[in-house]
Amino acid sequence: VNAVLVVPCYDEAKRIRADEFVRLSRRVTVSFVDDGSKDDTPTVLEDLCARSDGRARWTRLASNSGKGEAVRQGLLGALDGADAVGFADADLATPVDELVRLLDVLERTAGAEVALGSRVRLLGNAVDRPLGRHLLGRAFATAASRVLGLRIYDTQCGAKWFRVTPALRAAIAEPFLSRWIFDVELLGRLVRGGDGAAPVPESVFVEVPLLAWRDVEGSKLRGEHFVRAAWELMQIRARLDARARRGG
Ligand SMILES: Nc1nc2c(ncn2[C@@H]2O[C@H](COP(=O)(O)OP(=O)(O)O)[C@@H](O)[C@H]2O)c(=O)[nH]1
Ligand SMILES: [Mg+2]
Repeated sequence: VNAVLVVPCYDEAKRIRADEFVRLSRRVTVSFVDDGSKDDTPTVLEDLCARSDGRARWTRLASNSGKGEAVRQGLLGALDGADAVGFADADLATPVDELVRLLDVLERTAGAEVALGSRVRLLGNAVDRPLGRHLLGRAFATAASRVLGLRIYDTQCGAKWFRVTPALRAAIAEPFLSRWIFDVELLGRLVRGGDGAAPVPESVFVEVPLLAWRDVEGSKLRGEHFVRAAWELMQIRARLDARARRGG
């Protein structure tokens, strides 16, 4: 299948591992979105893409717009001609092999339209987060799952793949409310429907426990983001209710 992975990049010149992305580009098209970086990210992306035989490309947003908008713009630009589109973080917290395995699950699972990486701490896997981030993350994910009415374990893992469907197109047509927890709004638009799209059934989602996930240094998330995330989750709930009332 023709799959495109969108990678949002904000001031990532030091964290981008070019060799790994060139390797990934042999399996999927990689589409970087520079989110108005102030460092050398454009140069790093230009060099990386030049090494990829046309399998990696990059575009630039005129000004910094946040991860959610960078991902949305990347997905909109990737839809035409693609069977599957997805996104992942520039720090490869979800390693290349896991990104490819997640896409394989989407392709091989009958009826699946969305494959979500999930950071479940299990014996034998290499999924590790510092305790504080783990606990805040678990609290948030539990609240998000309830808002969505969806039996999902981890809404915020950076690795997600989608089949290109009318429902996906409708779900990314409008900007998201949140820079960081846009994942919840995107999934909510799919499960709740609205703006011309019917709700998609729970059965199209597959959540895949990752075998490896690394908490990469240099994250720009801070404690105050958690408070903001809780507040934004309430706003997203109200927005999803209003959108669903507008009908599917
Ligand atoms: N911090 C930040 N990251 C952004 C922005 N726009 C896009 N991103 C990308 O979002 C992804 C996640 O960022 P990261 O700092 O690793 O956050 P984490 O989710 O805590 O690991 C990376 O690929 C960033 O480059 C932005 O405005 N600010
Ligand atoms: Mg990170």
